[in-house]
Amino acid sequence: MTTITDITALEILDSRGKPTVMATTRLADNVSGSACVPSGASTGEREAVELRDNDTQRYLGQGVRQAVEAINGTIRDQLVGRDASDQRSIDHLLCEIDGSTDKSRLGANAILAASLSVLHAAAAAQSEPVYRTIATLSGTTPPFDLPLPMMNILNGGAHANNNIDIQEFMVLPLTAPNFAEAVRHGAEVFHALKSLLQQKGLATTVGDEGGVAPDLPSNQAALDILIHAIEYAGFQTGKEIGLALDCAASEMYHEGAYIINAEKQRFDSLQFVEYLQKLCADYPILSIEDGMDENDREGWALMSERLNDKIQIVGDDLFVTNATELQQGIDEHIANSILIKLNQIGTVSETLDTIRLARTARYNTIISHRSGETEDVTIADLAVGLCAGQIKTGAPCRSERVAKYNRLLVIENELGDQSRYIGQSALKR
Ligand code: 2PG
Ligand code: MG
Repeated sequence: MTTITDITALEILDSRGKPTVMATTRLADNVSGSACVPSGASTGEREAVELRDNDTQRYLGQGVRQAVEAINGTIRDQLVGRDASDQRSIDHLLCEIDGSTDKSRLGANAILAASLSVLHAAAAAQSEPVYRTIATLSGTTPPFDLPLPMMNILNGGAHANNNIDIQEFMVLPLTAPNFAEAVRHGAEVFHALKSLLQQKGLATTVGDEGGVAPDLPSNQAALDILIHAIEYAGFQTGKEIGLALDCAASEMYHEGAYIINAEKQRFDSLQFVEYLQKLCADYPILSIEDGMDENDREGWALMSERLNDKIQIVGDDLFVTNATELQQGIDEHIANSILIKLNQIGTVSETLDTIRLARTARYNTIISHRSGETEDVTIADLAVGLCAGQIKTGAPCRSERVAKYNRLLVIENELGDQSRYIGQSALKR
């Protein structure tokens, strides 16, 4: 009873007020599943292509009517009559009818919305939560791991209009006994941070991912206030709460140099690696994502040589959730972890393949949101269903971010002793 009877799509809005795609797959007996796709701001060059209408009469050219029409037309024609429980065949077919290498014909936003809505419909047909369907698809067996949350409580770079260059300053609740307590620890630090900023007369308005976004004298000053907030909230920095950064360095890289505006500095690759090394020496930083520009492979090699055995080095724009890109990184010994974003590659099955490869190479996996999100919470189920270890889904603020934390709280409650919060052991390789 998992035969697809219909698939339809709609243009909806994401958390930045930009159009995105929602798809609904229907099966017999009134069973259906829906999903919405997110959208990035600091995107990697090699990501699957998000189709925009470029019709300046609507939404400043950002409309997604073509992607919606692709689902309501071609995709619907091909998928009706197929078996929703056979995710791999569905995803293979979606790639085949697109026919391009980067999903630019139908759009990765159309393809992913279709792929995810099929997953949700298949779960609904079994009357099971989505994480169980994902576990079956990936061969994961209980107990399920609740992920270590990387909570981005101070926003900079392309996600805020402040002067801070590093895009994300994250806190990691390392020693909480369970996921609910981990959320509490992170939220209490976030509130302490807001209080401290208020006391200093600094802005507490938030950026795209729900973290505060004040102007500060330097990137180090952001780390200083974070440490102050951790302690103000009553936790020990480095022991109970760890720090992580996403430099999104491709956004800082211009004509062969890393430009740090807050500190009026300009670095070559070696100098920037040394800058990052100094940050790691001065602060309890456990993880750095996209420390180098996505095309600066020499810089990546250097950073990996210096820091791979000390911290988690995460490739986001570098790997774009693409198994071929990841394999190249593994061969070159660059980074030791991968950020996973479904819409960078465009289907559920390809995402699972990339995660499988990462595991084989002993790279850590972090399931991630995008800066433009919706109420869709599939990534929470993905993190649990795969025992991925870590999730990055913003501050405990703004409903599109909190929805994922809340979904994880529901899952933890539902699973009881069939789950465990793995905390800091997620960082071990
Ligand atoms: C990132 C993401 C999510 P964006 O760089 O890791 O935090 O940002 O979605 O803008 O690419
Ligand atoms: Mg990133």
